[in-house]
Parts: sequence; structure tokens; C-alpha cells
Amino acid sequence: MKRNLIRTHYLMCLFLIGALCLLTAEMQDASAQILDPDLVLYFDYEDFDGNTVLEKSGRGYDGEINGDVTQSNDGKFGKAAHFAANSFLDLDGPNVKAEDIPTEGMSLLAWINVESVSDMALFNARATDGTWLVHPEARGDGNYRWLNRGPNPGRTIFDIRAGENKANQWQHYAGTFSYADGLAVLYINGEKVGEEKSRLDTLIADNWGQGARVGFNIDDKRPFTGLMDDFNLWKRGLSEEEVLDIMNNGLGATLTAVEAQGKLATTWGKLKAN
Ligand SMILES: [Ca+2]
Repeated sequence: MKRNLIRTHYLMCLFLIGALCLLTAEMQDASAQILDPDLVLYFDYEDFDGNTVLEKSGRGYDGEINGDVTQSNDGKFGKAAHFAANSFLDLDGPNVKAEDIPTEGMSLLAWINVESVSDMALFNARATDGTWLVHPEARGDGNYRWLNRGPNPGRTIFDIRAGENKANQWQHYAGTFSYADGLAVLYINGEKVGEEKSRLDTLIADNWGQGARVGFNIDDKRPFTGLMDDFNLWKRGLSEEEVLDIMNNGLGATLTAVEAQGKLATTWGKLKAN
């Protein structure tokens, strides 16, 4: 009898330990739902939480609102963010993990609806050595800009200025760069408006030590003013087909559609390449 009781206790203990392990595994799984291995930042602007805009890549780089960034119902897909001048999302650049910093390629896509034709930074990041490593901009001289740099000094990989900057209407911006292909491309509304071969054999600067922001340069220049939706940043150069898919359907729907076909989101790039 006593022996049976001990055995029952023993089995109960085993059961509880097992249940605890399963629960822990599930919780870890839920906290590490990375949408795509190469997707670093995704702001669909559907969820604001107090002074924070939730970042949806699964990596948890939520944006802290500085100034006046508000949710708008006039989005391209659902809701958007409205940036008043001199306002931005702080992404705490120094604390972005090394493996999430794009070095071998970068793509930056967003729907924008600017309130004037002036110098506006969609996104900005600066390395510890002072390198301005990325400039995705709508510009006051009437075009758009897409640039990446390697570490200082003077390591501009490409600097594309092309397209026609138009205010008060939705425009889709998509800059891509692949180190392996040695090629950068700028698409506006899905049209290839500029293309440049790498000027230098260098990777993009590998840290955001002086900060990373959506909507305002690190030195408080080039304020983005207007609406922005479906902002996504990648650590590889997307293909033209991928750019068009995301532009037309929104990134959320694009990834969901791929998953619905029974494919993992992680195989999306390969799937599209076939
Ligand atoms: Ca949206």
C-alpha cells in the first residue's frame, strides 16, 4: 500500500514536470514568432499602445513615439501613422542585436503620403563611427533617394536619386540592395526608376550605435511629415516580384497567403524565386 502511494506520488511528480516543460516550450514559441528570417522591422501601424507603436516582425523592436505621431484611419492597408514635423519613432538602435543589422543586403519598403515636397527621411540609422549608413528619402529637389554606406570614412556603396516626389498622394517607396549581386535598385510605385552597381566592395556598416529612427534623421534633420503605412525593413535585397507583391497586398497579407499554401513563411524567398 505504502509502496503504491510512493509510486503514485512519483508519477504525479513526473506528470507535473512534463506539463511544466510543455508550457514553457509553448511560451518560448509564442515569444519567438519571427515572421521571416530576413525581416528585421515591420510597422503596419495597426497597434499603438500608449507611447509605443508595436513592431510586428516578431523581434520586438517597438517604436517609442517622440513628438507627435498618431494613428490614422486613412491608411493604405487599414490604419497608418501620421507624423507631424520633427516627430519620430525611436528604435533604440544601440540595443538592436548584431544578427538583426542588415550588412549583406537591405530592402526598405513603405507606403508614404507626404504633405509637401521637401527633404524627408523615412528611416535613418547611424553607426558608432558616425557613418550615415542609410538614406531612404523623399527629397525637396523633387526626387527620391536610396543610399547605403560601409563603415567610415567615405564608403558610399551607392547613392540613387530618381523618380518624381509627389505630395498629398500615396506613393510606394522600395529600395533594395544585395551585396552578392553588387546591385541596388529603387522602385517607386513598382516601377524601377533607378539602379546602381556597387561602387565599392564593402558590406553595410554593421551597427546602429548612434541610433535608429523612423521619420527623422539622427541629427534632427529631414523631418518626415505626413502619413506612412506598411513600413518593412529587410536584411537582404528583395526581388522585383517580392516588391510588387508587398506593394499590392501589404506585407501581412503577402506572408499569410504564402503560409496558407502550406509553406512556411521562412521559405517565402525561395518560393518566389522559383
Ligand atoms: Ca496599416
